[in-house]
Amino acid sequence: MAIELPSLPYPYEALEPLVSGATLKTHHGRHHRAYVDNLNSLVRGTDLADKPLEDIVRQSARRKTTEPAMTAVFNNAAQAWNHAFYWRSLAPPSERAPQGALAQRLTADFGSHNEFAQALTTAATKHFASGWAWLVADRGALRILTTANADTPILQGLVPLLVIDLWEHAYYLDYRADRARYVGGVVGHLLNWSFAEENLRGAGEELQPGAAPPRTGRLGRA
Ligand code: MN3
Repeated sequence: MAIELPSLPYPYEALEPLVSGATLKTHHGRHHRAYVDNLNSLVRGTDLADKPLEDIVRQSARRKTTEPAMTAVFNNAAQAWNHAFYWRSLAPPSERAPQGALAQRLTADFGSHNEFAQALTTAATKHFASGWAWLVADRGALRILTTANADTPILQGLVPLLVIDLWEHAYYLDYRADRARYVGGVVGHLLNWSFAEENLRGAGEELQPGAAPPRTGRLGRA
C-alpha cells in the first residue's frame, strides 16, 4: 500500500497570523505531497514498497551507505515523516501552557519555561541552512537539538516530543529571510503542548530517573 499524505489536523488558516494559509497550502499541498509522491515512485516494486513509513526511514538510513539509491529514498521518507510530525507539533494560537510531567521536566531540565523557550528559539534560529529543531526525550531528560536536511532523531534512539521546520519554505512567504521572527512566533504561540505531553507519556519508562544505562558517544550526556 502506498504511503499517504496525511491531512492537516486543522484548517489551512488556523495558524494565522503567525503562519499564513498561503504558506500552509504550499507547504502541505506541494512540498509535503512531493516528498510522499517521490517516495512512492522510488519504492514501487522494491522490497520497501509495502513497509510503514517509519520502517522505510530506518531501513533506508541503514542501507544508504552501501546502496546509493537509498539516499533519495531516505531523504523523501524522512521528510515525509518529519512533516507529518511537524503538522501535529503545531496548534492554533492559544494560551495553553505545558502541564503535568512535561511542565515538571521542562523546569527540571531547562530551569524554567522561559529558559526552555529561549534555548529552543536560539537553537532553531542559529541552525545553519535547512533542517529541523526538536524537543526530544533522551532517556531520563529532555533535550533540544537540531538536525540537518532530512535527518531525524528517531534514528538516534531518541523520542521526539515536538519539531519546528527550519527549511525556508516553512517561512519565506510570511517572513522572507527572517527565520528568527518565524521561530519566535512558533515557540511563543503555536506549539502543541498536548501533543508533546502525549509523546512524553509514550516515552514511558525510558524517562524514569535512574532507569537508563549511561549514554556514551557523540550524543551522550556527560
Ligand atoms: Mn517543510
